Amino acid sequence: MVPRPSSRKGGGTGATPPVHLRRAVLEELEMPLVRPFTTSFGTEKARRVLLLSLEEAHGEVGWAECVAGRDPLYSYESVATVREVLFRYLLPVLERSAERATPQRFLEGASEIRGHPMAKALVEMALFDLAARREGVPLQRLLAGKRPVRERVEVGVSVGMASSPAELLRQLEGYSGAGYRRLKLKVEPGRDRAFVLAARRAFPESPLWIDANQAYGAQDVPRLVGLCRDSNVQVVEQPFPEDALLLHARLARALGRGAKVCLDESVGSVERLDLALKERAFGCLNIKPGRVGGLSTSVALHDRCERAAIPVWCGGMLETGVGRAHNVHLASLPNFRLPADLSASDRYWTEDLVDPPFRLGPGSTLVVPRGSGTGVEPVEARIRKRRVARRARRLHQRI
Ligand code: OSB
Ligand code: MG
Repeated sequence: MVPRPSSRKGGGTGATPPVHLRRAVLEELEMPLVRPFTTSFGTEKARRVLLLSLEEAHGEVGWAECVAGRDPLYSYESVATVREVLFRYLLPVLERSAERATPQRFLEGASEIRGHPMAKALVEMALFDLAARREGVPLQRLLAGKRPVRERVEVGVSVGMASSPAELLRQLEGYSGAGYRRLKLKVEPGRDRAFVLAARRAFPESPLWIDANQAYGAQDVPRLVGLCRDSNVQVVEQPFPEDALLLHARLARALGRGAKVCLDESVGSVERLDLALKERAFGCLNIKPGRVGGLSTSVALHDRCERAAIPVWCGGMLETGVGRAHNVHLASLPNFRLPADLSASDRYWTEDLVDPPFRLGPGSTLVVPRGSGTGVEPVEARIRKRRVARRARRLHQRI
């Protein structure tokens, strides 16, 4: 089920002005990463990127990027399922109200299609960018409503598993030297303790987080508690399988006032969040709009956590500047109180797709782009260079 957007007073995503859609274009790109990224579910050397652009009658264009991987490892969705669901089900939903499209109307129409939040997010986020561009306001304004927003957001770096502790330290020195403060290490059973302890010794002052992408089980609770205590880890993200809320709650109790348990894969809807809150399964939440079905649900999750006095932070999925820009706008909302997994363009790409690229600023921050919508422009020539496929669909005949 796709949760309805937040109706919180003064809050953001209630009413978005309708746009008249003309055409949708899906681009598929092969983007080599500057260095391979290894997690407990595998190694990525390149991202298979889907970009959706929605064009409206006046020529304005809204953009979004899909976070699905090439293969269904992080989640059940993949580039292939998103392509299929988009053309077979979601673009027809969009077509039905093409003359007065809004993110809310799209989500309502799409709620009859079960699951597939990454595919739905792709459309919803392009609609948000387009609506903000038509209004001439930065995306953060549509998301926040009357609430205050930040002009820059604090970010950290998420570092893949390395071949040895020495190799990990070499990479961390590069990132720390570039100005990143908070360091997040990918771990799995057997590739954890020696790596995390080495990082802690080399960087005694750095906030240190770990992310296991579901790699541990019930038998590992004592080992994780010991690891967090001995290396002063502040956040342990998604150690257990996504359905194992009670196991996360057990770890949270065992950690006490030590490290916070963070959920990522486990929370994809407001209903799941309510259950996780009830079970006291976590102390902070990683919100990725591309994973939870879009910006409306992201804001709803943010608001719910704010009322429960739980800080949230914005995650990433190795996006190009197109997806990163959406994330940076979202991360400027008030309860995004912990550093985001949104690094500068050069941490991922030799050449990002957008102008201007994201650069790391003072205090380990990224600036929220000014201008309307996401405030960044995809560069056509760079898209063309990486393109492997392109497919367009007319959404309204009479234009
Ligand atoms: O679990 O947060 C995750 C990348 C791919 C898949 C899952 C995750 C990640 C990251 C990357 O941690 C964060 C980033 O985009 O810098
Ligand atoms: Mg994660």
